[in-house]
Amino acid sequence: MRLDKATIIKRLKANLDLDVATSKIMVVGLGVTGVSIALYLAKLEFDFVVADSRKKLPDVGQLQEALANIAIYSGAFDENLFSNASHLIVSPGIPMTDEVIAKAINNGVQITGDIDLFACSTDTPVITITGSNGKSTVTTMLGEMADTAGIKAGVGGNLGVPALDLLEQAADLYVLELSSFQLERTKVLNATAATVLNVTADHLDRHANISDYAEQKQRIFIGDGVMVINADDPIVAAMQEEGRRTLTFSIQQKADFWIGKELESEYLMHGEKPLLALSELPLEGRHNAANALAALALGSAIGLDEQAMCKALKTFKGLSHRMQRVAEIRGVVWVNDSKATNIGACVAALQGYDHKVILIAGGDAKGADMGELVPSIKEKAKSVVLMGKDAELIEQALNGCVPVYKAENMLQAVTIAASIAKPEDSVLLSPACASLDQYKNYQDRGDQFTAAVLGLLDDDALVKFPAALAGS
Ligand code: UMA
Ligand code: ADP
Repeated sequence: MRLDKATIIKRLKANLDLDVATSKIMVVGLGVTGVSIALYLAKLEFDFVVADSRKKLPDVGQLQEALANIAIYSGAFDENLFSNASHLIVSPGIPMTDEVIAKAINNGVQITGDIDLFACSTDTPVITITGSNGKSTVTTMLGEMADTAGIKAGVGGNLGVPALDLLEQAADLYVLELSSFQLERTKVLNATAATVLNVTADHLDRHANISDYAEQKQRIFIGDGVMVINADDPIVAAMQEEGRRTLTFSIQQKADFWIGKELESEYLMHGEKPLLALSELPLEGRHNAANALAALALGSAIGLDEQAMCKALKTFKGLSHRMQRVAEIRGVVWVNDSKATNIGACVAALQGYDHKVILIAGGDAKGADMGELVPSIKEKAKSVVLMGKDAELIEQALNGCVPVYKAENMLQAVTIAASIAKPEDSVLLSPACASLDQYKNYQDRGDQFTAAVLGLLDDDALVKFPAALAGS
């Protein structure tokens, strides 16, 4: 729940130098975050203007109605306008390296984001989750754990509902998924418990290199809350701070939350105490055991009941487009992992199999080195169907180590996979790339995969789209 208006205004001044009487505020971006910021500032009676670089703005009907007197600038950012502001409150989709933003920073304009506004507006406990992969899964797990424990949690952030919108509802706890884009402009968030689940290459089209990306993720630990650390990830393990309360989790070694063996069965453990048999976790893949351990550690950091947390894990169905079984057709299992938008997620998916699969991959590599995919593909893929903008990059990296087929679209990719798959094979869509070069988003890509797979149920489909499509 948010604090009273006067306290929030005081805190915004003290922490972010935002003064209701004198600050010249520009809200930058009019996606869901920008709209949430604008509506929030209006409620607090701040003066501000809004800018979005898109010529055609997203649907802001609600905003226009609510803020009839607010100036909205659309189209290319105006250097003078930006440099005359005292504060820019910038949406996550806009890079700090944007020329006009960078100039404004140089001219002394202060930058902040919605997460800092949120942090100044509540004293309710907050759990924050970042990492290259597993954020949405762990955030949702925690929401369900809190629910099972009878605690009302507001769950959102990068997951979908902007953090400031969560303040509208009464809550005993907030669980926020945070991206590196949100964290890079966050200065005052002091979460009750926070984690970086893992760091593998991602968003290298936005961050200068992996160290810069990791540094932005590390900002989630600003403050003095409990640090939840993945002991198996050297980049994360190096983020530990002496003197801070820390809980570790690991799927490879003993830790505060880890996987131990009792009478030949594996258990999720808290120290010496078995919590839940691994076989009772409905989600497949070792990476999901890591996610469950991270969620248990975060929940335990704020005193959630362990039994309730385990109960929630036992019924956790997982999210769509993450290792989701679509169908078994003529003995072939089809799996939609469209949310694998980076190499780490694809590697985790492949490593979860004890047999070789047919992999469908490709899309926008976002500047990542596709060479890092090769060892797992060599080990776990019998052939690869490639599509999208950076298919060539993957093909070059593979250098003929497995058979490669090329597809122009999802229907063709599925048709090729169907023509080479034999009973007992698995076909895995785990692209290791973003989807935006060919699809609206990863959901659209996953939906097109599912539709194409279900289309195979019509026997004619295989005849209509013959096997010998552009194999190389
Ligand atoms: N844009 C412009 N000009 C502008 C403003 C935005 O071109 O002036 C473009 C951006 O480059 C981007 C798009 O518009 O392509 C949306 O950007 P935004 O900042 O307006 O996005 P929002 O609609 O506010 O959604 C954001 C997050 N989006 C991004 O970080 C790109 C959503 O995460 C998040 O759910 C939402 O806030 C609520 O917190 C999405 C995402 O893709 C799901 N996140 C990335 C990821 O998970 O990998 C980080
Ligand atoms: P995020 O919100 O960080 O993108 P998701 O939970 O949506 O994470 O999962 C994204 C992708 O990463 C999916 O392909 C999923 O199977 C994979 N994944 C989930 N957890 C992990 C993990 N701990 N390590 C590696 N990959 C993971």
